[in-house]
Amino acid sequence: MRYKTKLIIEEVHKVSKNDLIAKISKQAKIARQAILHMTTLSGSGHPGGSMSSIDIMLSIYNTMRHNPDFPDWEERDKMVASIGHISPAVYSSLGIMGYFPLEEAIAHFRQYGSIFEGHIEREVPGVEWSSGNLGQGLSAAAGFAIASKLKHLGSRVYVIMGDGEQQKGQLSEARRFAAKFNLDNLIAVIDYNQLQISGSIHEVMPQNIRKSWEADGWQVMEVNGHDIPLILHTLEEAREATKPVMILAHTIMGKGVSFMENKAKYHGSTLSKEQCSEALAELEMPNELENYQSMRDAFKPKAHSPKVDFHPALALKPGKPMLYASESDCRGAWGNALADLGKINEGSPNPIVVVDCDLASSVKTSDFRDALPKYFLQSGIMEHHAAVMSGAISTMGIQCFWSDFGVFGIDETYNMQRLNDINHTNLKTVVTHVGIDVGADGKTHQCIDYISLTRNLFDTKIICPADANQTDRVIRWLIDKPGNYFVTMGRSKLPILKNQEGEIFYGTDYCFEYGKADVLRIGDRATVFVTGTLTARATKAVDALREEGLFIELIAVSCPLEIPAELITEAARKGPIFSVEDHSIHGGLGTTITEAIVNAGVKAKLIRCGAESYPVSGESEELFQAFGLDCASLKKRFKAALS
Ligand SMILES: Cc1ncc(C[n+]2csc(CCOP(=O)(O)OP(=O)(O)O)c2C)c(N)n1
Repeated sequence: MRYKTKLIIEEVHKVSKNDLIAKISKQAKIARQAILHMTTLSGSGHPGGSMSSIDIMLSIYNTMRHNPDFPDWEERDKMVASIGHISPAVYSSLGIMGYFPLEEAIAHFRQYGSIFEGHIEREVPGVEWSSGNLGQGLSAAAGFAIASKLKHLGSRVYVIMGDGEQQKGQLSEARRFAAKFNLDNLIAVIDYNQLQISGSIHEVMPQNIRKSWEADGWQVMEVNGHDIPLILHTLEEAREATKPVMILAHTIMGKGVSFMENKAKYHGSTLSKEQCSEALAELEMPNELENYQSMRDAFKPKAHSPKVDFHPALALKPGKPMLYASESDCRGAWGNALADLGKINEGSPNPIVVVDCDLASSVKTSDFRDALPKYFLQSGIMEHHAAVMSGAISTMGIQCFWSDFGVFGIDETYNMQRLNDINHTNLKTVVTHVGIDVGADGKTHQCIDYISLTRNLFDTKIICPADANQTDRVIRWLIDKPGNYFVTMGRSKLPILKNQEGEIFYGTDYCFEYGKADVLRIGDRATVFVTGTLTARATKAVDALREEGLFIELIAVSCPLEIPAELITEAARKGPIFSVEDHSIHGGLGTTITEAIVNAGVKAKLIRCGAESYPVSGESEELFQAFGLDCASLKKRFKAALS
């Protein structure tokens, strides 16, 4: 049994309105049958919201611009289901549309080894955004919508949300952004079934949904979310609107099965096989549980390859390196490189977009803003929205840089970055003001866990450049790279690193290579591994010991999650090993070295130099002294270990 319906907008206009209504009504029955089958078979899932939203969802899929035979067609409209738990509705709709055989989704819903996970994932053809953490979908949809405008794709974005979900604060951030940028290609629909897990939305957390959206500048329409002709008419009106539209769709949880209707219990409870049988009889749809059970039992878990290339190449030029000869800040070098890259790549099919959260002058993105204002998205103090929106933008052939302070770009938005990681985005998060180096702002602003948090993300890499020259090369290297990267830097000016001969180490012929560590000084008594801001201080300390005839190997690690195994083996042979970082001693470079020592099976003494508690306010040099990380303290610590 296959339900292959290939409707794209051109075809929609060929069928009469009545035929379309009849078609969607029939599909809705098939979808309700599928929702009940799959949730009962798996014994888990969310049938209630799936059945309340299915009429709207199918009405959208039947009238939006897409082609299931070409899921990656760049100019397609996109549908985001912010409520990832209504996966049964999404899988049913996509199966009916022809993205994959519907029976596979029914039989293998939530089964180990199938792509049809409990909450929707981008691995499933037709799913545009993996969701499940409520409140993030509107930000992703806004990202898709603004990217469509910047790339002149002429496509629309639809997003379906829950009414309980409206309690999330990030939604107000996303609403304001969409209104500010007048995203008239964005249509949001709220499945207003007035129930959530704990009961009535009005009792759990009263709010005036309509007024909130209107107050933020959206046009609001209301519709009976089960009246297909009315839904189609409302969608037509929404497409004509000149500002973002929210459709408040009045629905019934569990719609279609009398004993499920308006019962909060069915938000996340499934039917027994007997109840399912009863429900299918009421829907006048055949009971095929046994057939699907056989398919499920016969399933062999298999590794699945993604249907899309999540990381397409970007045609962007790296330009020419800028050389810094005297003390400079890495953030200044980042800002200069960004502005240069923006200018030399202007007009590229892969635009460079920069997202800011009211910190452009500190994170040094103002030159880019002044040169390319259209591609500079001022997102206000709305970091949760900015993180998700930037992730979504980065999936659309745009090189998106989001720049912020470390505590906001990584710590504040860790969950959003995690969801970006799960979504295989290509975001470049460039954070400044990391570490104790922030100084006077105090502990709320001293981000000392940027490496440890990144460590948890399986597909996000981190680069911590050591001086302005390396920062410039890293940013230029990154310009055509897909994937998620964090680039971190402190606040202060740093000396330019030199080699043993006194020449600039990261000169114009230096090419950054991810994962490669750089030997700055050769030595035989011990090895210092240093990352980021403290590299110059560690170098000075090692040089002072060289004057005394003590030769310590000094290795600059720009990618603190990667240490080449041979460097560790070699270091263990020489003597004590030091990790030096403007970061907590937990989870950072010291942890990478510990793991590398264990993995290499060597024995070594490791002395971790970093923050051992939250720092306090002060001049950064004063604070480095307090934590034993200034040049004199480092020298003392290195020397003590040698004796
Ligand atoms: C950020 C977040 N908090 C909590 C949850 C757990 N959760 C899943 S669904 C849900 C209720 C959603 O209610 P509503 O938006 O009305 O959806 P419906 O009940 O109509 O399906 C909650 C609290 C979650 N998925 N994400």
